[in-house]
Amino acid sequence: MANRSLENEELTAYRTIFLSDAHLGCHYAQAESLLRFLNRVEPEELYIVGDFIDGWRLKRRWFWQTVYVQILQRLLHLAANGTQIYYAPGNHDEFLRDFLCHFGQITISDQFLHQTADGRRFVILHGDQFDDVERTAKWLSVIGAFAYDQLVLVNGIVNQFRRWFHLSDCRFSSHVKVWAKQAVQFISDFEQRVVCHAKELECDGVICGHIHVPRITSLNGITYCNTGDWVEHCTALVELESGELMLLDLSGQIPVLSCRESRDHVEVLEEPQVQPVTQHAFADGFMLTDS
Ligand SMILES: [Mn+2]
Repeated sequence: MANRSLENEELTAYRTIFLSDAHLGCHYAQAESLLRFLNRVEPEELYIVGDFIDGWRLKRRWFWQTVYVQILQRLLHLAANGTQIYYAPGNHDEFLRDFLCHFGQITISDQFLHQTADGRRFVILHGDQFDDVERTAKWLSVIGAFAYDQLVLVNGIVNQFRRWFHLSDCRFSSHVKVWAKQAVQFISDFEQRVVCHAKELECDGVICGHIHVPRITSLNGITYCNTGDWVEHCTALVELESGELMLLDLSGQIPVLSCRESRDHVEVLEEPQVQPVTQHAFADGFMLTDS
């Protein structure tokens, strides 16, 4: 299912919201869109699935905007009004991994277990733990946005310089083809690894971020959800009151449903879930909390 516009009132009906990779502190972060979205929702639970703040870039050069403060204020406002906020740090905000804790409505942990309204268990984590070649994600994001013919143009200029120094031509384009192939392999390996992790934890699915590729799919009987990002895309994964998961494209003024999970693989529960319970996992074990 694709490109269905959602009305305003539908936005308030989400049980849970999962978002990641806002990269606040990065010039290209689409923070205004994120704030606009957060201002329109009031979920029971909000999972921030890592790389929300870009510590790497902030360390290099401090870049902080009013809109970032407004986003943090909105999060605190949501927490004060009863939204449980769960933060699973990523590689760009790994400094928060030193502060795994629980204060008020906010919990920080490497990973969480979330139970949907229809009784399925999902492990929530950023995903860099399963990225062997972490730096590859950087050129991966560049390739998506910048495309082949741009590189060919640059290639022409580079070869002009190379000829001046009597060097033979190099072919970026063929490199790009190899990169693209590697990118596909990289994504596939990453997805397989996080799905294996979910299986080990006897979960029905996994929700992660990190690779900036928003997606809902079923892999080896495990539901794989990637929340996407707020740099190249403006996406969030939402859970409806029914427990169904949807991916929203929030780049425009009107949110668009970009993907809905296929329910074919989902077991039909004979009895409705009596007491929805959310489990929160810590590195050294699991903590059980009523939602
Ligand atoms: Mn990351």
